[in-house]
Amino acid sequence: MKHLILYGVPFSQPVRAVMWLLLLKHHPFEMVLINPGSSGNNGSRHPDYLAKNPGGTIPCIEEPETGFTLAEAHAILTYLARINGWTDVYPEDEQERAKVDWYLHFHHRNIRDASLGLVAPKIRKDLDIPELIQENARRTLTSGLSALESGWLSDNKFLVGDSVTLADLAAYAEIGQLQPQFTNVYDLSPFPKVQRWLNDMMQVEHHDTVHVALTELGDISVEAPSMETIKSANKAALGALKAALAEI
Ligand SMILES: N[C@@H](CCC(=O)N[C@@H](CS)C(=O)NCC(=O)O)C(=O)O
Repeated sequence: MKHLILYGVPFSQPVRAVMWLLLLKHHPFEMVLINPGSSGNNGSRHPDYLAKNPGGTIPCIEEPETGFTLAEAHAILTYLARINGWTDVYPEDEQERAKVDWYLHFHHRNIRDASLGLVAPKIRKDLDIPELIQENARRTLTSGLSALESGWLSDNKFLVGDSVTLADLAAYAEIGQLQPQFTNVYDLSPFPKVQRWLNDMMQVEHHDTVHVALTELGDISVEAPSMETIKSANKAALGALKAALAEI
């Protein structure tokens, strides 16, 4: 199997989605720490990293044998599923596959941007995210979750049918972090189907390994965690990842 590098930190939502897919499919990889937003060594805005991903974001993967690099979590998820023939998570049937893609596109504007507007203000105090943006994020997320409640999850166990697909991994990386046992920054109780789905997702193999950073960080709704706490949460998550990788 080709050597695969995943650049990022385990606290990052889109990085977690990729980590989860690789662990779920028992695909070995090496995680290389890249600090999001930093222009220092090992930062996502350092020229060495920008040469791999000009967008300067994590995650990014690299296949060192060929020098091939790819960023954007959803491009990575679908690429890995396609080249490895993981049709259970990215169905062969064109219409089913299109539904997974549908969610992955919907996700960016309706779930990702929104949950970022709730978690980032706590984690990145330095960004000083205006109240209005936080309020808009909350409104957008509420409407995105309403669409999941009344549409995607109205008849399905998972977002696209009865088994986990890439759509679920991407969605849980954002929505899952909001739960009371993690950051606790949003009340999910008005969405019973979403809550049922979250509980089912928690049973998926390697859920706990992938979410160690969030477990370590705990509730951030009242008090923002210090940079030291965030660092040590990422460190604990890396330890858990290393142990899981040693078994696959
Ligand atoms: N659309 C991108 C978003 C990636 C993203 O926003 N990553 C954040 C960390 S969670 C990041 O790298 N931020 C650093 C920066 O933008 O400088 C994806 O899905 O991969």
